[in-house]
Amino acid sequence: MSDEKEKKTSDPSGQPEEAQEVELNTVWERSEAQTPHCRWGTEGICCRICYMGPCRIGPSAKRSRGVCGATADTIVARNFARKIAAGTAAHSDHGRSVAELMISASRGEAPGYEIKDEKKLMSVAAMYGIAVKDRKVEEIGEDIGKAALAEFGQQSGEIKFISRAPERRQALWRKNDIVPRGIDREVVEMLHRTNMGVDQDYRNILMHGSRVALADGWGGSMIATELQDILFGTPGSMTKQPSIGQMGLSALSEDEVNIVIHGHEPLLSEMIVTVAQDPEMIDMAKRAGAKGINLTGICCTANEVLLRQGVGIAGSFLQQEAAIATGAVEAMVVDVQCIMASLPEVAGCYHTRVITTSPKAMIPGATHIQFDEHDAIDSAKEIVKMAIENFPNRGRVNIPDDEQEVSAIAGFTHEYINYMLGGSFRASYWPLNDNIINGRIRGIAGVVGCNNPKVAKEMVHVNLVKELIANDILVVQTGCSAIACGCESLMVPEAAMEFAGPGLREVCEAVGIPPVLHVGSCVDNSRILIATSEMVKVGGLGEDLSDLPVAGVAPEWMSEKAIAIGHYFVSSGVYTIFGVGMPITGSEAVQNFLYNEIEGITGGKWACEPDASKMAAMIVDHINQKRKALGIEAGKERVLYDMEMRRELEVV
Ligand code: SF4
Ligand code: MSK
Repeated sequence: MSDEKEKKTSDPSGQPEEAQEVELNTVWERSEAQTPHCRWGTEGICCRICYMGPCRIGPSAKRSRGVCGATADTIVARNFARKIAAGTAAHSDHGRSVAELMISASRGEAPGYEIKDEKKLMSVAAMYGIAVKDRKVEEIGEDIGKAALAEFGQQSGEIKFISRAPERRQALWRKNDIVPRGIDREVVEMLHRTNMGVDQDYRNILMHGSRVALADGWGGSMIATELQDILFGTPGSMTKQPSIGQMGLSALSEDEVNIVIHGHEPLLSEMIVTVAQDPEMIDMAKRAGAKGINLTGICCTANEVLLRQGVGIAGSFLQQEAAIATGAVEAMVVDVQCIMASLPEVAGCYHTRVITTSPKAMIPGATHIQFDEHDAIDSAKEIVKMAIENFPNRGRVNIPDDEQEVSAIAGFTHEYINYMLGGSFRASYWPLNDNIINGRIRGIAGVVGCNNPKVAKEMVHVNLVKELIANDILVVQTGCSAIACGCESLMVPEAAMEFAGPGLREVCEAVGIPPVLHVGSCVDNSRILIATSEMVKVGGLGEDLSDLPVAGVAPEWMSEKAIAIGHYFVSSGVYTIFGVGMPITGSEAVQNFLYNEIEGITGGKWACEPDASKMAAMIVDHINQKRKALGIEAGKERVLYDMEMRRELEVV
């Protein structure tokens, strides 16, 4: 194994040697081949919006404007805003699919799906103003689906879930005219505004960016989360306990049929989970020579089924090719988003069938079995059978050995946190607020987002989170960041003993929780908005989200969806730091607006810092400032990681 090809992920089971022996062209090699990356793209000053260009803004006066006269400020803002629109479109289209399924399931037109969480059904019905008295749950469900679907095409008024934010926040959004009118409307308007020759004012573009991003966090993403909870169950709230699942490539099985589900929408994968447990299917797998069927996941589909079903996670975004390279995967079933186009090529070196399931996301070389919600069980059966039939084609299997099995506890939703802190009869956020006020917990950081091959080993996530919890900051996580830290054993109660500061440790021990809470998938960042709004409503920590001692971080982001999330955090009043870099360095004005000026408007602001320790320092400082403003600062020094502690962190 050459040095450059040493294991590159934080998963203790790492990258299989097989991937190195076959000399696969994986994300790591392709990333290297793309360096150095284009400077104009990196800085956000390349414009390809019309065909008078492409235009690249340069330092010379001659090149200070594009052919149409656009300045670097306009171009950088437009590019950034289009990322917000694209990210919002992706999350929201997911929400739309769930709303459509809710309608068909309620009408009895989607066999296998049913309303599982009636409590949430009732609370969402109340938000939409839907009558519930003397009505069947299916009738209410259909109305909720229709009401949610209508919000995509709504042209005026306000999207409904905005009303879940604190009053003061809603008033601030209204004052600045950034309350989303309808989800699709805001995305379309952004594409219009950023056309050649339309909105040339970077501030105006970026403030519409806020309106679009809010349509994601408080709209499309929240619809996806809430309606999925109604259909598939709210994680933790029905069983009164979170799920537990194995983490890392070692979640793959040597002697069972391995099916890996990957992507974001859990609509089909929920059915695959059911079908994979069918005794008939298990018998079939045994007849094919396997011991059974083992289901695992990658990316956010994995997070969804971990939270609700305890299905193990084979890896994060960066491990999708490595999973195939174990030679142990009979089928990788993908839906939408974060799926590498290279999968069929990598799978070609093994026996793995890559199966696409969405008409929106096909890949040349993959087998396509279209997911039809009206016939989901049959689609799921066809997929599981295909995987079973592929088992005898396995060649050499090389699942990296684990020193020890790593598990993660997941499913700390708003509802479960409420129950966990107060029980069924006294469910409340007060104990959390109280522990923040008394300083045992200094604040909360949402550490979320992707991983990125520009950052080796996913260690920015891990190092940052360890330093935050050492400083008594409770960490909540979603997406691939959650997977990275779950693989490092940070999502078990024992992690509090090993890594948390004394205050946070005391709370974790008393409640029996890990210091790092897995909240869900990327659309589940909406759960963080709901939880923080609840903290404001409970009292003692100010009157708005921007008063809370909280921060958001995406240490290794890569997707446009992450930019949309970052901007809805900022627009909701949250200080938000992105690692890796930000594609806005081509404009001083845009940087100044997003890093400073916007705070005066929304109460939140962006920051960029790739180094984990510096990020931690920025968050601790910010949380201390917020505590001071709330009058609850009890002067506490930041725990600085010395060289010895840092060296320990580097041992993967
Ligand atoms: Fe160039 Fe303006 Fe066209 Fe962009 S919109 S490519 S800056 S001419
Ligand atoms: S999957 S968007 S790489 S978090 Fe949600 Fe992971 Fe980022 Fe995709």
